[in-house]
Amino acid sequence: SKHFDWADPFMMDQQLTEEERMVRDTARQYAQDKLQPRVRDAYRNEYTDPAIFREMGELGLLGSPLEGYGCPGVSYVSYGLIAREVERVDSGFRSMMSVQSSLVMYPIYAYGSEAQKEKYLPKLATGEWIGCFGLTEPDHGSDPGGMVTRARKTDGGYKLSGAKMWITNSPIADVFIVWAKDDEGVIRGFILDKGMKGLSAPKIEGKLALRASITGEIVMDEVFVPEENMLPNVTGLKGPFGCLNSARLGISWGALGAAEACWHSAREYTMERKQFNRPLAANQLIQKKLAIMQTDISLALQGCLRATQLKDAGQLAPELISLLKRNSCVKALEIAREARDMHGGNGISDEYSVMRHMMNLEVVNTYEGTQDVHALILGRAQTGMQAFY
Ligand code: TGC
Ligand code: FAD
Repeated sequence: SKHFDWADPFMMDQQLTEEERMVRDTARQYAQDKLQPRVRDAYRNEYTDPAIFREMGELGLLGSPLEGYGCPGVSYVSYGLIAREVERVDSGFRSMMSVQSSLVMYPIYAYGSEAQKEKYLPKLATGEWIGCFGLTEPDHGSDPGGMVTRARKTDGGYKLSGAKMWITNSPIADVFIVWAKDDEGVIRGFILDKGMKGLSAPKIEGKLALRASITGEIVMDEVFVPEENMLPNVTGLKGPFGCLNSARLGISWGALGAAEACWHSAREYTMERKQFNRPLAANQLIQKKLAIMQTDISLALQGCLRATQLKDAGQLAPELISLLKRNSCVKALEIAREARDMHGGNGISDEYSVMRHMMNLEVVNTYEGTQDVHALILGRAQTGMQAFY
């Protein structure tokens, strides 16, 4: 039968496996029942609840695509669907989930020793331990290859010195994945534990976005890190970028979840709100805006699904991730701004979600590679010309 579902024009539901639908429904129910009621105050008071990690862990939402070591081993499509459902509530909650899963558990899983996997993964999977990922530095954001954090070889291990900036989860983290250059200038990954001498993680104050997700620095003053805490199986920028490939794919789905929340809110609001004696939604200008939101979101979701199925088949190239990460963030940000406008004065209140999403999406558009950095990656891939420097 030829049925048009305005909220799911491509019938994505039909394209998912039974397991993927189950994971999505679990994530949606948790996000709507447990996260949605807490988000307004969390954002207002800039409060990050560490219990969220344990709740997510209990439902199998942390490190979900990894296998063994207490991880569920579901598809990457499932991982994307989790990101979409969590970010439908708030990008900050999705950040907490994606950093733990893709940027902390994944590098230990992919580059770690057997002992490291056994020590860290089960506790990170349950959320008993919280992780963070330190790549960005105060003077090196888009160009992480320029990092100045150093790991000097010493008896039995390394001494790490330097500072990382804008690090999600760092002030409440138990486990720190830190990227640093060794004596030869080669980038290597290290696992640092909370409480190591010389390690601190001060909170960054004054954030106007992503306020439900705590962000901090990582300051390292000659922190002794034993040899067994170095990630043995990767060197160079491909270490951190390998993690970013998964995280960016999750963000591509997640940002669309936030966009959907804004679209649905704008639709409901304009159907109920009357001006000039008729619903706002009866006006052509409003309907066109809703049509654009529907078009941009549904096309983008379909792209995410195709790419993530390629990921599950081991065929996804990083350039396609750049295309999707950039598109999802740019479109979601435009949609959130438009939805904010359509809510009129109410749109600036935190009784509605649109302005919170709008501000969050400014961050999502910037972290994990800004939209222009992803454009440069795509420009290089189609011209063969390097335009970064
Ligand atoms: P380039 O010459 O392109 O590459 C250097 C080496 O890295 C390899 N590589 C990759 N490997 C795997 N996957 C990828 N996507 C890769 N991209 C690059 C590459 O093959 C090469 O390896 P080798 O062995 O030949 O040396 O490096 P470049 O320095 O020219 O790179 C420039 C650029 C702009 C592409 C890159 O540096 C970049 O993407 N910058 C953006 C930085 C970024 O994304 N930072 C993210 C920080 S983490 C974060 O934001 C977490 S927020 C999470 C949350 O809260 O949700
Ligand atoms: P810059 O690199 O200084 O860029 C500033 C502007 O210049 C941007 O518009 C950029 O597109 C543009 N630009 C840069 N280079 C070029 C060029 N060659 N050509 C044209 N334009 C260019 N990092 C982590 O490592 N771990 C985390 O957990 C983490 N969490 C974060 C959480 C939050 C809330 C935020 C805000 C950031 C987080 N980041 C994290 C850091 C994030 O990845 C960086 O902010 C991002 O990579 C951009 O780097 P930058 O801020 O130094 O900006």
